[in-house]
Amino acid sequence: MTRVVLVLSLCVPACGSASIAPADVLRRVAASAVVISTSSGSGSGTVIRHGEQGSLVLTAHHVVGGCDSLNEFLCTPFVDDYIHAYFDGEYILNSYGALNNLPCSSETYQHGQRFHRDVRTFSRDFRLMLNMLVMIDDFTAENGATKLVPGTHRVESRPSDDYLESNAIRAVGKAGSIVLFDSNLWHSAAPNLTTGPRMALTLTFSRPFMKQQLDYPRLLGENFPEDARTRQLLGYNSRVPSNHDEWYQPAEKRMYKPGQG
Ligand SMILES: O=C(O)CCC(=O)C(=O)O
Repeated sequence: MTRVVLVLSLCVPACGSASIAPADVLRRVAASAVVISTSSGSGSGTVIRHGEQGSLVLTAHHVVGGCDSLNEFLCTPFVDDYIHAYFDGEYILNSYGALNNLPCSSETYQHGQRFHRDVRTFSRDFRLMLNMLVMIDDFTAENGATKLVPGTHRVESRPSDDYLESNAIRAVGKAGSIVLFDSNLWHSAAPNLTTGPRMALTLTFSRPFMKQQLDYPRLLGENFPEDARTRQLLGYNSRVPSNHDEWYQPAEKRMYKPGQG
């Protein structure tokens, strides 16, 4: 069965797609993404302390836990049905970033500019992880619309740069569009040849038994999200007990809940 690149437009009726999110959500997300990716974000002090600043300018990782529109976006179940269907069951957030693919310079986020796949273990036909790319600005060929190479999610070893370059298609779309693709797929950002920004949210989702990039429940604390769907998404239902007290719990209090795979 083909695992297609699925492009859904969230809020641009002009292109004929269903309007799922009101435009004001997108504007507020854009505002938060600008603040986070320029200033940058909750992790910025840590980034500088660890000497990583140069390669991570304008990229914010793990933008969870704020009282901002990025959190609002996460808590709103856009395309939840598609993701559920993809995994045929429950899933959790593996990572959540905001980035600004600024006009080419030494500060451009380097990782995104090289062809890569975002899952480290090649899972062949097993649906382990799914990428979501949210266009905050319009994505055009000129401002660095993401390159995606169809079919490469089925290839274990890295195809050659020539192959990737010559077979890439571009994720061109209106602000508010969402692209979902199998995380085994080779992809890359492209150089931004304009003078404007090109912002995106990048999220990955996985099956609940896979470790998250960051332990969100431990980061955010036991009581952070109250609603059941966000707790599921952030991994509160698929935690690892860290001592015998946590392990020996009545069924309803267990840290790894039923139905998580
Ligand atoms: O910014 C882009 O176009 C792609 C980002 C990307 O490749 C990533 O976050 O893994």
